[in-house]
Amino acid sequence: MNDRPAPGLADRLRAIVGERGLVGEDREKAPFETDWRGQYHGRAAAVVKPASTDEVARVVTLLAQERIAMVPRGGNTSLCGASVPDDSGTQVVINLSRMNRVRAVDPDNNTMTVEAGCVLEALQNVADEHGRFFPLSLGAEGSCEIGGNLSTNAGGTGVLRYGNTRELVLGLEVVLPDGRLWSGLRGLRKDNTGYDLKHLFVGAEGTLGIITAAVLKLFPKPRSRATAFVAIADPAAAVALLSKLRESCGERITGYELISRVCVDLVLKHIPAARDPLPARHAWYVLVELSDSAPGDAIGALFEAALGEAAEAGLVADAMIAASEAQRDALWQMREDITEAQKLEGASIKHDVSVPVSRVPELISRATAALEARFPGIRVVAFGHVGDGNIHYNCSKADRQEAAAFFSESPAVNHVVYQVVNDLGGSISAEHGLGVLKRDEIRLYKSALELDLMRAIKRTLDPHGLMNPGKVL
Ligand code: FAD
Ligand code: 2HG
Ligand code: ZN
Repeated sequence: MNDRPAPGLADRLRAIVGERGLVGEDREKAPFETDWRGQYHGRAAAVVKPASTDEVARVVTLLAQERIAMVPRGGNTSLCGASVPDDSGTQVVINLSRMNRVRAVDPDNNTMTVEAGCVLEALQNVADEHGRFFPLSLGAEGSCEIGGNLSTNAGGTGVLRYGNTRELVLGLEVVLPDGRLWSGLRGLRKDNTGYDLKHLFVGAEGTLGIITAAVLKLFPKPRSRATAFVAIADPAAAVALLSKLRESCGERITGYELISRVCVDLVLKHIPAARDPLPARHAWYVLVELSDSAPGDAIGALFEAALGEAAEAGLVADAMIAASEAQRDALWQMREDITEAQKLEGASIKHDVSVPVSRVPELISRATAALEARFPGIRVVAFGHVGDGNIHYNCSKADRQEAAAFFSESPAVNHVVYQVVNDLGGSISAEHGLGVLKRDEIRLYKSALELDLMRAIKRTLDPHGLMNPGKVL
């Protein structure tokens, strides 16, 4: 790998991507040198914004020939520093945002073929315009891009019903680290012709190649919904309630999110438009959504009856069922604002972990007891996709603690949480990826064989280590 900026590089890149495709001034480069949380800072040799697959392939070929490392970048909403260059000033950021065309929609095949730089929310709208539904949904959907979603195998709030991004993709187009183009844009639901190569690139965090386009699955539009904010006693009640609702409502359960009172208080403190959905305070809540492709009120009646039965069984302390789209939106807004509110509150340490759904209560009780004993005043901010066993077990600093002192404790805090996760058979990275944040820690939790196999795949596709070096492995 080249450790000095290549002379004349900017001119040669400009010759491929044109004036509009090269970010010139240092001032304009700055946003590409840091992450959404402002925790990672690097320096880029150049930032390029190719407008076509051909331009991506030519840029990568040039950089590969010169042995220059590259950092693929989408909407830069990574929560683990995965799309930031290092501080050597030698890496080139390749931003896909100008590649934002929808190439085709095939409603009968229930697919759409889209370029990597399409913003997720724009794709949800395109599906809607064609009478279909694209179910991937996350708080960052207004700015994250589908290439980034694929590369992180993003989860979000629809996984319980529709699966992670991996389950939503049928085909990919990828520029390999040497500049060759793999055209795998097949829209097939059955294709057993050997290794399924697309899955190598999904969740690879840009370390194996640059995704330029994808064929995505579409689904029937939900035409009726019921949404409720339900107060519960504790996380064990959340798990028991989910099992009970599954018996009566089955696959209509689309969203099932755990929210602690600490999270609600943070949102009420930092987000002016937020309102407490229920009159009294409760320690825990779940935000539950049912949806159906059949229109009408049946789903509301089903939900009310199911919640009534759960209340009689002692699983529900109180509930507010959204009576309008506006009320539904406000409930989801409260849920999606937790990340922003915690950012505004100050220094935080994130743990995006998963365990079997049945072990979520134990995860939360054991980790909280261990942390509070060792780090007095630490504030646990736990929430997330309990229906998938994925909890954002985040921590905010004690009220009067300095941020630097809190961050210096990160390794010890992480260790406490990850040991519990490991004991329960869980994962230290459920949906955000490893990036830089968990690159070192993962070595403690994956077997030597797994790491070996990952390194072998990396070496085969990227023998010179040019694609997003320093991330994942
Ligand atoms: P970036 O941040 O730009 O990049 C992420 C990774 O993908 C990097 O490794 C980068 O190199 C690589 N990459 C980007 N584009 C390409 C490409 N075309 N080809 C190859 N590699 C590429 N994540 C969840 O899973 N679930 C959530 O619910 C969720 N909620 C969030 C809420 C907020 C408020 C925020 C800020 C983030 C949230 N995230 C969530 C994390 C983040 O949004 C996702 O990881 C998202 O998928 C990243 O997309 P991006 O376009 O921003 O990618
Ligand atoms: C979410 O589910 C995101 O809201 C972000 O994955 C979680 O802030 C976080 O840690
Ligand atoms: Zn999440």
